[in-house]
Amino acid sequence: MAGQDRPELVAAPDETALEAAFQARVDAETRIEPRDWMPEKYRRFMIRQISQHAHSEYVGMLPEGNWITRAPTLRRKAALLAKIQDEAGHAAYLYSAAETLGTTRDQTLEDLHSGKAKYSSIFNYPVLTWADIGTIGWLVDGAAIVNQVALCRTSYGPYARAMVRICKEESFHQRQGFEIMTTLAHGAPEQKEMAQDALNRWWWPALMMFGPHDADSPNSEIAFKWKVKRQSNDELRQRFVDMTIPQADFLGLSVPDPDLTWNETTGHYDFGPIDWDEFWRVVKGDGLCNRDRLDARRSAHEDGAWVREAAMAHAEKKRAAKQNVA
Ligand code: FAQ
Repeated sequence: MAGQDRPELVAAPDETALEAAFQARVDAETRIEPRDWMPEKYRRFMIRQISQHAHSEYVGMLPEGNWITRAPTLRRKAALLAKIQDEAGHAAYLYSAAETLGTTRDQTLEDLHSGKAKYSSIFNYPVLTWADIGTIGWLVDGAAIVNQVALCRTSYGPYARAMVRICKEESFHQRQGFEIMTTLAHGAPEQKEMAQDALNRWWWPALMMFGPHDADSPNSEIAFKWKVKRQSNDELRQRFVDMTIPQADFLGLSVPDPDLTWNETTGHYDFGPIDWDEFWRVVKGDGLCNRDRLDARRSAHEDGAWVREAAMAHAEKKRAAKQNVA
């Protein structure tokens, strides 16, 4: 054939054909890998979601980090330290997964520090007592697991594989939190009161983690088409509520929702309206802790510059030494 040994004569497949082939792969449940052709919109969509997810893990360390020195026992301190270290690891896998799409870590971090990139609304609430640490493990990691189990089957290979390991670790985190809550809820009246107060403050923000209602979720349509999402924001939120209410019952605590009722017909709990004004206020940067969180992240980045420079200098020295030997 004429074009075979003259590549410039082979017509480049047009974008429409490439997109159709891409969609067919997605529909056939074949994972998309970094070297595969993908629509530019998919690439940018995945960078958006994966980097926001990475930022959430990264910023999520801050509220818990403040409690390491105040953990009530050495065992609790060791468990909390291990959990926070895991969150740093999750951020690292996720930043690496984003890098496979052609962005750089410097760029994604710059987007976080400038306030351009989002991270989960939940980390903009204050952590006032030790019971809040229990509640974060129980509810925040519990919600993260529900969302992330669905993402283990997401279409982008590096993201889906990162999720498998992350989910296993989140499950330890959830149990760490539930254990703290069990101790408090079955302890002195003051401890039980502290546990109930933490649940009162974290319940609604935890439900907001799943994002806006499906009807108000602009990214969902394309996310379903590309099989980035397998279940909707509302479906996952409902699953979380159904899973968590029996746990609250076991603890003898009640969620702050007068409309909560078991619905015999649907086999699910019905729950009251979410305050979406609060949600959007927090997402847009005006929550109780948004400014503190970003300030803390920026300072940590600046204070850590010498570590990055030292690591680069060391790597360069090793590279040069290897070249000299060769
Ligand atoms: N907070 O169209 P949708 C963790 C934004 S990890 C802030 O529905 P989508 C571990 C959304 O980005 C927790 N922003 O968006 C841990 C979009 O804005 P954009 C993080 C939110 O992507 C535990 C706009 O609203 N997990 O907790 C939130 O289809 C303990 C419209 O929304 C993940 O990131 C929110 N809650 O669905 C660490 C999971 N919700 O980008 C430390 C991966 C929505 O158009 C301690 N992400 N927005 O400007 C996802 O599954 C999805 O991105 C959703 C949102 C479900 C979060």
